[in-house]
Amino acid sequence: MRIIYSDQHLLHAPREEFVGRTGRLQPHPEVPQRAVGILESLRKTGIGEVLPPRRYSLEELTAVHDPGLIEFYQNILPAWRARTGRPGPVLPDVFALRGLDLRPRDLVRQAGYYCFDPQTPLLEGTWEAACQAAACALTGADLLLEGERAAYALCRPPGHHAGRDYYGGYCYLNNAALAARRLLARGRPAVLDIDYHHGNGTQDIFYDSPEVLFASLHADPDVSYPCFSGYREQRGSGAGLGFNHNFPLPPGTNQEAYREILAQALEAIGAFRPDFLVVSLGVDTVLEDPVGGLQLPVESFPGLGGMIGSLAVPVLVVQEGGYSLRLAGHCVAGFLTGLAAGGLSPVAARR
Ligand code: SP5
Ligand code: ZN
Repeated sequence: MRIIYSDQHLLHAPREEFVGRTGRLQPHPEVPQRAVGILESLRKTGIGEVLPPRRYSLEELTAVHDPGLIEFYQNILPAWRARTGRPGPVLPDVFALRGLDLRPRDLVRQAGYYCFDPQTPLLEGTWEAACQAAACALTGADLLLEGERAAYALCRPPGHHAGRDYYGGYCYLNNAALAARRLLARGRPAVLDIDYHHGNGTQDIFYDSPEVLFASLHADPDVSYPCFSGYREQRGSGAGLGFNHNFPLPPGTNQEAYREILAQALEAIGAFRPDFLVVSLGVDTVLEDPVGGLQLPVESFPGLGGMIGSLAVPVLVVQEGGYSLRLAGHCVAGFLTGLAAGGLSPVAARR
């Protein structure tokens, strides 16, 4: 299986985040070592060749994202540096209110218009890193279009919390949504999101659309970030009604329960008869994860990959969260190994 990776993310290195639960600034969990460690595990496991991303135009980004957001990303750091002499972080101190959201002229104030949490800083390297992560996912989509059965985009920063015109949750561009949009040109994509957190951005981007099915397993938003979305009753709207499936999980969901609910999500996806599957893979569901953490042991990931592989649809796996620097690589390597094996299983061949 091809792995698409760029080391451009190294320049995006957030240092600390404000954690509301503790009222403190704490070391930021979304650090470069995450992706470096995952890549190292994949190399050791011999998952496949590592390729750099191809180049894509800005129009590819504005097919999913608001041009105003893209323009803000392109200009904010130079404006910040001119004003403060410092390299960031740019963080909002005031947030736009629903219904009163006129975009301010001032670029720095625009951070509070586009950003929805105080944990997603803009740094000197952020925009370039986000562009390269998006390019990794788009390259993966192109590999599927060229006939590959599976590909893995090692995206960092992650993407599933970013919407058409907002960012947050350590995400700036929605890598999975960009890939799904590109696949849509040549078939029916479904997106399965198995990050610990709800993929509110991806849900939002395709909420009105019957062309892209979105299914997500995630911690109950009543108790976990992002709190304002991921509820079961969010099923899509307009023509998209019935094409959005949320499976909120109670705290401490174990492997057996998780597999049962994953089977339900896969059934919904199978009924959609997709031509492609994009998996938003967050391994922050592993028991020891410092940000998320369900009762899933590291050993459960090959089996989860196997279940998804047995759908026997070409799969692009896009990296989302996963913050245990010790375990994230094992989880991803196990998942991809299981996925590749599952795709070749007799069950899959019979479909
Ligand atoms: C892509 C992704 O997984 N984003 C997750 C963003 C979650 N941010 C809020 C988490 C608040 C709890 N932070 C605990 C940090 C402990 N060191
Ligand atoms: Zn997550």
